[in-house]
Amino acid sequence: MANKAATTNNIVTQLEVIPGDAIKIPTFQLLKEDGTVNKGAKLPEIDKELALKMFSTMQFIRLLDERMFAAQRQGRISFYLSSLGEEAASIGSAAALKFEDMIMGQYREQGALAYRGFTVEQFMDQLFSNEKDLGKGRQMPVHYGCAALNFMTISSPLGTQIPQATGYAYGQKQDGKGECTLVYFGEGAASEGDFHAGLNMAAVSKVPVIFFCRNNRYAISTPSTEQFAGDGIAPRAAGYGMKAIRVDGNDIFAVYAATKEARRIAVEENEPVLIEAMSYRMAGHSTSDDPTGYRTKEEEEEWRGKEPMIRFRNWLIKKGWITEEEADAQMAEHKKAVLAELKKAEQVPAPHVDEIIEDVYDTPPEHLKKQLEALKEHIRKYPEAYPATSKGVK
Ligand SMILES: Cc1ncc(C[n+]2csc(CCOP(=O)(O)OP(=O)(O)O)c2C)c(N)n1
Repeated sequence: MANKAATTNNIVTQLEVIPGDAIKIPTFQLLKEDGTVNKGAKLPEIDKELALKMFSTMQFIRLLDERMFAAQRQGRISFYLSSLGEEAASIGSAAALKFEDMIMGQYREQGALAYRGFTVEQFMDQLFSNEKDLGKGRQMPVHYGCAALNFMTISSPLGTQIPQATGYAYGQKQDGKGECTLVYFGEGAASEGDFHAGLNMAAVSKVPVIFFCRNNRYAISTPSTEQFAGDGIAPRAAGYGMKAIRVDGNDIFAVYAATKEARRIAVEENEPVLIEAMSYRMAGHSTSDDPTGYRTKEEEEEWRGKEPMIRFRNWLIKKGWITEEEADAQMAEHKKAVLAELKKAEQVPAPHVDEIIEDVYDTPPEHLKKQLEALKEHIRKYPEAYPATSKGVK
């Protein structure tokens, strides 16, 4: 069989140097920053029920992020990671998927998980690493996972989920049920080799996967200007022979429409799509970070004016689907629920220390049993240093 992939058909005799910015990708936006619709823009078909579900999830995540950041500062949980300012990107994209589609997150997509139906109680059990946590307290806070909601467990090493998504979606293609995988990652994670491996394999093998890059301009303290010289992430798709969309990540309608179309391409044409959602990480990277060391108040202020929730709220109010009072009352309800579940989860005991080596191997191997015994011995010696686990150690 002839290999027609690399062609030398288009010969030129004048030396041509192709500029690095040869591919320019515009940003798709429907809702302007003030919540009015761009001239000539056609909004996706979203009925009142769906719009209000998306908005309620946005408000919930905003409240959850705020309260749990405070809980970390109060010493009640060890770590937290806010998605402030990026709620439209995760919720708008999750809303455009089918429930059966797999979602693989990086760690800032709690909006997608909440949209799928993860309960306040489940969030709290994970954040407090208690015995009801689906991950049995083995993960850092925020590293959620839920098989019942088709949301793959998050892992800390950056970019690992990208080739995994390609592999999972390859399996979905083999199954032939018309399902796809959407994988989130930051523009910083796109510097990992795994990004190349995942995208190239997906393009070559024609796999139904949506690569969803949240370009929030920072990878901890590294601004995107120090991360890459090119025009963001979207133009890289062309190098893999892949379709790309750049979207205003703070416009929930544009994100929804972009992801719907990407999903159609993925499942109907069996082709991967790269979406780059342009946004801004309004909070610090995590509770361990202080952004005043590397960016200005003026820059943060500028992005505050472009944030996604007010934009959507303004549109909903103008449309008559919610009033100011109803929106505020909904937020108060979320606050009540979060505070109540937080208090409950705090009281639930920690998982038993023996569980630390269970469910990985059929029977725990000898070296792990030895390590567990050494750990228990240490806890017996210093029980006051391990108040949560020492009770279960005999
Ligand atoms: C392989 C690897 N290298 C470094 C880190 C440390 N690290 C955690 S988050 C992060 C920044 C990632 O930035 P980005 O992908 O843009 O996502 P964002 O945090 O902005 O949402 C880094 C460097 C890591 N977890 N894994």
